[in-house]
Amino acid sequence: MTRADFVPLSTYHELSEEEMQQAADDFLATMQRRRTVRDFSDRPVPREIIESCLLAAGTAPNGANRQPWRFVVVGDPAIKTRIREEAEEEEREFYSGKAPPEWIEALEHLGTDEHKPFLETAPWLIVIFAESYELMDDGTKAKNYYVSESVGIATGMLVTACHHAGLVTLTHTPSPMKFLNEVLERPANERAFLILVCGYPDEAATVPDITKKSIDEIAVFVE
Ligand code: IYR
Repeated sequence: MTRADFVPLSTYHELSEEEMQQAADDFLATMQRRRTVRDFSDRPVPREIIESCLLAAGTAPNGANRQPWRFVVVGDPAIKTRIREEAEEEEREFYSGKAPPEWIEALEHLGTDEHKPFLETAPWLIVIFAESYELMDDGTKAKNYYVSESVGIATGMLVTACHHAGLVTLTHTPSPMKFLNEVLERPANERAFLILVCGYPDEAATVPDITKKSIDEIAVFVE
């Protein structure tokens, strides 16, 4: 591939240290209000809002700028029902013997089980696919790089964009997720990575009373 043209970095906006501290703290406060929600309302969310969140996710840094993600956004009730049925079938197996006891125990405090009504209730299911390679017009395969890292970062940015827009999300990973290729008719180079359930919380939504680790628990400074 030939070298891209280079242009001046015109989008960078420098802040003073005080402004930087304020901006960092304001954003921290915003992010501390994010909660993973399992009780969704069926209130519709305009498609355009999801499109803007997806474009924000699409700005993620990624391997060789191949942007190895594909977001399949499901609003069709019949498809949501199929996804729920297939996911619940796998979750039933997970919760009734397939998952090792220590995994079930680790999930106990979250109160999850095989019932996934949110897959039908929420207005949008964003199914994130990772493209392990790109199929070129001449039929050859072009390998992608750092696919899991790239798609993981984009997913994190999508979660953040939805929260910033006033929506709630649930990162859902039925395992295995192969059925999503069939239900959504996706090609062989795409591997389902995660379902991001997105919408408004139910008015009576509750969340587990859990905390995040402190700075000393999550970071080590070497200086
Ligand atoms: N996929 C299952 C189990 C599950 C696993 C983890 I790790 C979680 O943090 C939550 C759930 C389910 O959705 O119930």
